[in-house]
Amino acid sequence: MTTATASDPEKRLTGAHLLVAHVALLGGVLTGLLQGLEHAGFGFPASQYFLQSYYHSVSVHGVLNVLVWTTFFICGFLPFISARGYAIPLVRPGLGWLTFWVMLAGLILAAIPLVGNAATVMFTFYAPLKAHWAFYIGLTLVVAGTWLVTLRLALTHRVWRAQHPGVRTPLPSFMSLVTMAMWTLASIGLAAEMLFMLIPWSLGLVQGTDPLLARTLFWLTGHPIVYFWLLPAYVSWYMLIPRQVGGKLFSDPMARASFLLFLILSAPLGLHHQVTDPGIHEGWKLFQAFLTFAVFFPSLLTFFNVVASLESGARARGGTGWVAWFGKLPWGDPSVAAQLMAMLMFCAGGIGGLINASYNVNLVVHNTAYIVGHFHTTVGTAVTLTYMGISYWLVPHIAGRALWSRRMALAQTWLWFIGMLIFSIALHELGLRGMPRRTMISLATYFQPEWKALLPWVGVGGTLLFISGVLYLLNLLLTVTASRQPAPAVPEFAQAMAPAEEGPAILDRLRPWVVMAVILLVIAYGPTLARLVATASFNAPGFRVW
Ligand code: HAS
Ligand code: CU
Repeated sequence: MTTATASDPEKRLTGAHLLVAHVALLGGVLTGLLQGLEHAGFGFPASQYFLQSYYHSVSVHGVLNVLVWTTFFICGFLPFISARGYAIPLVRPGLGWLTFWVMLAGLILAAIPLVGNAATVMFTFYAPLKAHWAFYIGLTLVVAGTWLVTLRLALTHRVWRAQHPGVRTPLPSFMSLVTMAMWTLASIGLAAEMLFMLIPWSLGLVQGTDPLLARTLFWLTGHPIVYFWLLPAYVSWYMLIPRQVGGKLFSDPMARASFLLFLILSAPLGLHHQVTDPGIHEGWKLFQAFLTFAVFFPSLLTFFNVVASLESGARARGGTGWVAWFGKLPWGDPSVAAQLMAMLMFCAGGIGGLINASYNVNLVVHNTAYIVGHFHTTVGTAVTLTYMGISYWLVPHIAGRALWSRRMALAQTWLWFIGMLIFSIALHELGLRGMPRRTMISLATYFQPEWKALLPWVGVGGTLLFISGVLYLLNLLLTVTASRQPAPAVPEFAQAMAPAEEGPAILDRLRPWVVMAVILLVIAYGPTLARLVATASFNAPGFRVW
């Protein structure tokens, strides 16, 4: 596979996205530290000028980490990967920059009320909590920006296809396009919630809202968004890591199949976040619970394919045994180590997800700290630690300077892993002991004695994560400003042992799969949404509980 370097303009555009992503992450780890320490019993340092309450902090933390850090990273990373895959520059650089400015303008608009404590509604902004209109309009602009990324990748695909009739799409570019297509389709729920409900309501154009309809539209997008975060990490696990460890990708067709399954199956299962919501028929909840187990399958394919690829690299390096080869991987390379630890953590986090999805078992864990444990192992580690591992080669490449310190990067990676182990095990267990999530627990009147021994561990884990986050950001800052060595070459894409041509041509098509995705979405959500819209009363007043 050819891997001509991305053109300079694409580099700058990617750099701009990464800059915003990392500023967000700084805010995210700082608020995270304060929240961890609150759980450990240190109180919350609320201040009129900064974070006005624990809940203000949790809202800022959630939005910055899961909405801004992820989205801006992805919109910088995938176009970069896509261009390298096609080995041609992406078309319309002007559109690329327009997209960036739309997203940034949206972000700033949303950030003003968020930072000013006028949008303390958590990252899920459930109605009837009511934020300032600028928060909703700003986030909508960010989402609209992501659609333009999809458009630009699709336009480039068309140009490339015209130049290469009959050739299979390079896998990294195909994966990038599938990821963006999946997300664009899935984001219609959020767009509808914003445009028809939250924005007119917050502007005072309509008097009331309907919480159940709003939540259902939210989760139609809110579940697939987790795969929008995950799939770019998978791109790296499939395309980069095998080569970084000196091996080959086990199977290209199997990787394509996995991404196409995500395209079909990501969206029609958001009801697993609403198992306890009244007013939605249990049959549809159960149906979507089954679909949730179906979307486990492409992750299983990924597990198999990526482990086989890693093993090929480890054996080439002299690794032996059934499991011992794992130790022969190049653990001294921080980019590799970060992503290996992300994978290990995802084994646990993913299984936790299956527990959440198990319908009646969900009643035990829903709205408890267990869920917080779950998503810190998934988006907080599988995704974030992978993105960090990617940054360890991508940022030097963009800056044209070598990473400031590999040792610091390695220490950072291990600190994140260990910190997250402590943090998430404590939270999972606290959840099983009934501790609620999203609660300033030190003030809870129902505080249970069996929570006491575990809560300090949340503080210890949170502190390690904070130190790790600061080391990461500092290393990148020093790379960009002070490193004097030239950047090493960018990792090449992995070659496949079973190349694309060994699979059927349908695995290189997009349209039939998009059609299937739409059909399944309509089946899974149509009846429920039709009934909710028909019976919606739009009479819930907005609340400002903070
Ligand atoms: Fe989840 C709640 C179910 C995956 C994120 N999830 C959340 C929330 C977030 C989130 C943020 O069914 C909270 C939302 C909120 O604020 O309320 N989740 C699942 C299931 C999966 C899953 C079934 N979640 C994710 C991913 C996320 C994420 C990925 C972010 C990126 N989740 C739920 C449910 C809820 C939920 C319920 C609602 C709970 C409630 O009641 O509120 C699955 O996709 C997971 C499948 C994956 C695996 C892991 C496969 C392992 C791989 C690693 C390869 C390892 C290698 C190395 C190569 C089973 C691919 C190994 C090497 C060796 C040698 C061994
Ligand atoms: Cu989900």
